[in-house]
Amino acid sequence: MASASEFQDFLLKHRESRIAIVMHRNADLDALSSAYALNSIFPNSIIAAPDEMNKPSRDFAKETGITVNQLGKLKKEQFDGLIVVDAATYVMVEEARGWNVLCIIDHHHAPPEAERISADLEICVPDSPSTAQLVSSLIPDPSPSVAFALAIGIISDTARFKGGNIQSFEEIARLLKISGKSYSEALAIAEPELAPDEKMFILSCFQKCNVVAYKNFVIATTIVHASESDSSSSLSEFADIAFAASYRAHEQETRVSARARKHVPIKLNEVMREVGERFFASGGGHPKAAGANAKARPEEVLEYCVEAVKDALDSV
Ligand SMILES: [Mn+2]
Repeated sequence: MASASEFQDFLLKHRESRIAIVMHRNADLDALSSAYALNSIFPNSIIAAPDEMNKPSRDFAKETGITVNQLGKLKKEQFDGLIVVDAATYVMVEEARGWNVLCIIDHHHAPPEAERISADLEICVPDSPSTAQLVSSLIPDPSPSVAFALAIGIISDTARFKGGNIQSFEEIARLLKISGKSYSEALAIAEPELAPDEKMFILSCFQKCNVVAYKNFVIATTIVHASESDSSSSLSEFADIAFAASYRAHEQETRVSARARKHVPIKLNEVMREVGERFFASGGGHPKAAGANAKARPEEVLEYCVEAVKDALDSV
């Protein structure tokens, strides 16, 4: 990984550069807070996203007055290049193809070479609990609003510190002090209360999920119309391993989101990569939170996911 001093050199070199700071598709609070923080130290930068951000990010951007441009509408010739945050694969930000990528800051496991975005400066730390934490460690004196945003990014992406480490707590303490806000104020934005229809949707996932037990592990699967990641993470509050799949008729593709509880001794990013390869698409992510696209119907994909998990549990 590139060091903090290399980032300082990069910052000096690119202080005047015209930069688009780019988030992954369906950007989350980790990506948005990271982009917002970097935007504050590169005066000629703007923030861009390939598509609509997720709901908590849209709400936070609106409340904070963060402008997010559409990446596909930017003119390359008006920029010196991109900084990509919270992603290092073209699968997550297809519209970055053809751009000059100056820097990547990310915490996902390295994607397959063919899809990997390469940059002059790569700060990729798969063990980091969030990209916001990486960015926070690079910005010694953030403004109160940047500090508050980064605190929110850390709380959100660690699922309220379930995936945190010692530095997460150190950074949170530092950031909240600078922000002048309380932990509960940050938590309210990082984990917003769901709307009643969203709560009903999640509960319906529980109603119709399939459950199997294997070697003391409970595996739950469900098919949904949308919000597969909310569904899998809700199911994994109780199931050891959860998969939620939705079928995109337009792309003739199933999207699967996978979650595992922390004691589960397998790596879901490897399982999801295998699922993606089996069904002629792609997969990856984190050991306990991963996803895949698959060129098949959701029933078939979920069946394969469960078998792949059983195999993985067998070889532990
Ligand atoms: Mn992240």
